[in-house]
Amino acid sequence: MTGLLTLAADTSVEEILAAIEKDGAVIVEDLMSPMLADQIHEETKAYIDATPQGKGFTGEHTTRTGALAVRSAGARELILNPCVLAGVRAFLAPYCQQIQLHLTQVIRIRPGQQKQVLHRDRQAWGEILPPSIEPQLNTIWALTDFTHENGATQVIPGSHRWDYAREARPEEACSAEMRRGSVLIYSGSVVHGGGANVSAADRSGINITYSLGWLRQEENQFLSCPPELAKDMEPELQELLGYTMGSVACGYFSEPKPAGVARELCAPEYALDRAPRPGQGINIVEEIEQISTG
Ligand SMILES: O=C(O)CCC(=O)C(=O)O
Ligand SMILES: [Fe+2]
Repeated sequence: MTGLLTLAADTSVEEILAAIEKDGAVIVEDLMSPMLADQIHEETKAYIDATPQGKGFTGEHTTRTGALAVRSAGARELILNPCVLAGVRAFLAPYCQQIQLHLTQVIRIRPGQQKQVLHRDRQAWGEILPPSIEPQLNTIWALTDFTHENGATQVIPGSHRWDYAREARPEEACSAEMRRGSVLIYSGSVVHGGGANVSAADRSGINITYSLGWLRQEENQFLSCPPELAKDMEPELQELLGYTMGSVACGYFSEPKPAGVARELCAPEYALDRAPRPGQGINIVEEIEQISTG
């Protein structure tokens, strides 16, 4: 078993990406302060306590609680973490002009939960995307310590380069053990899964994932965070939610207003009563206008 690299919070984005390139995953320690972890715990607790346990892949002794962009100011801070975002933007840059938020979810693995089936998160889109395209980069932030006993994520280092047909042997898996406040960053292609919790306490992690702006999001952010809630958020977060053009011609809309008043070919930002920020998507829509008006 080869362990994952654990890097300090002040490690450069280049070094973090080099580790992901090598193993498919890396741990960065202490990127979330204990105060921020406490805040997120407080803000999400009532929702988590009201969440029923899952079944099958989602886990009979596991709860999954989403819509974190709406429910938790602390989670919004994590979504916008500058180190992670710089890494995500660089990692996905070869495949897109715009990145987006793909999923926000507190995953609480309770005592008695068995190991999750090993998988690649990119299987959200089936196995249609060619392996040469990396569709996403993912994080799991530790809200509790992650230990081998309490269900730390199981990762197979190097498996992001494997053929899909190759199955992992149990001894190839390593536990992403990390203390509270640390983050596991892993590609959509690396084989992994939640660990078994044989301890007496919950293991909680915040799964925040990012994907190419031209793909469908796993968590529908327009429904989890509709315009009336998104409109008071930071512009960068609004854009990550999807309120900006996702690619050359992905995302414009016609206003749901009466004929004569409704505008056509609107950039998504107009749903939030603002124009796109300079250099952000607007040219794409203007180009479409030119094409459609001849
Ligand atoms: O909770 C974990 O450690 C991993 C969960 C996971 O990989 C998933 O649900 O896709
Ligand atoms: Fe996963």
